Amino acid sequence: HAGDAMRTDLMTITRYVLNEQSKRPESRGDFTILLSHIVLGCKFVCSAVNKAGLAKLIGLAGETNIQGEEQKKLDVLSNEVFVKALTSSGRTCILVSEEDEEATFIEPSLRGKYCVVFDPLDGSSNIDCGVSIGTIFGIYMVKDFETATLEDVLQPGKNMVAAGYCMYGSSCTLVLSTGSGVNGFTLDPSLGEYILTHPDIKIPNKGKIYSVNEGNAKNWDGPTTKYVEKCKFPTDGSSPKSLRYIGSMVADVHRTLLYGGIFLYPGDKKSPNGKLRVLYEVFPMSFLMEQAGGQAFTGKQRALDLIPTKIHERSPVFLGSYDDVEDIKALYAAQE
Ligand code: AHM
Ligand code: MG
Repeated sequence: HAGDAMRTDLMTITRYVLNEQSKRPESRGDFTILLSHIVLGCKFVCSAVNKAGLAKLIGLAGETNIQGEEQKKLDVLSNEVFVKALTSSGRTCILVSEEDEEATFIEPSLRGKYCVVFDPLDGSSNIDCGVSIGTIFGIYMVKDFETATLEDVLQPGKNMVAAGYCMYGSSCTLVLSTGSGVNGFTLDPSLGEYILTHPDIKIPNKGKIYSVNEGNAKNWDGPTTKYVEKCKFPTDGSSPKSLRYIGSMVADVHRTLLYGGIFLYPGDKKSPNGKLRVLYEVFPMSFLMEQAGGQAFTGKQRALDLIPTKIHERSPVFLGSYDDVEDIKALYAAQE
């Protein structure tokens, strides 16, 4: 079938979101515009990440540019790109970025009804060695953008209207949920467009992989220790699980979504709340997991029910295949 070699009917991310929006009569296209600005940010960061290794090789890094400024670090650059793209969309009122200590309130003339929480470049330890890194984002909608306050972003994750991530890996993949399933889009560099390549992603009910930083095992609590022990030495006759841990949440969660299994970043004696941030790491990934048929748990409750009190708050998280998360929930329940 020579004709099958090249697909000619391309579902771009914009076309996809426009289709979705047209099902809602009240929609005025604001979300489509917001998303197109997020997509622009992802394309920019993708290109910067791809050039980073080369820039180093030919000695660009650390050198000064024409304005006499030092080359910006990738994470700082990525943050600037997203803040500017989101602001200029005219559809946002509050931005919370992992890179900025305070939330950004958009000036009145550029305001819109969405709040965006994001980690512009997650996986900092993997930047300099070329391992996959990513951008994570979550979107809330406010009732009245003129009077929006921090309370509008300190909401449980279940109130998000959309969430997603973009992984800068062997290809650039954008995974998105607007609350009715999960779809994956891959950047076609020759077109500069994200094309729907993973429609309606569903996570397998049970997986063969666990993903955790086992170097912290010394300080783990009982349930996490027991769970990982069971992964390695199952007592029910099943085969042991494989361990995969990249140390980039986006890459570890992406693999978990596609192959199934569980990703854990537990609390421990040294860091009772773990490491990952509620608003722009735990919530978006938990939202995607639930939308794909999986679960996300904090050790105490459904992750998306958490009510954050600070914008950079952390929480333990266990997320992935439905049955695998059931097992860890049972261990925490038994402890009580
Ligand atoms: P970062 O914001 O400094 O990049 O840290 C977040 C990253 C996540 O991507 C990843 O899941 C986790 O830190 C790995 O942490 P650790 O090195 O403790 O295993
Ligand atoms: Mg981060």
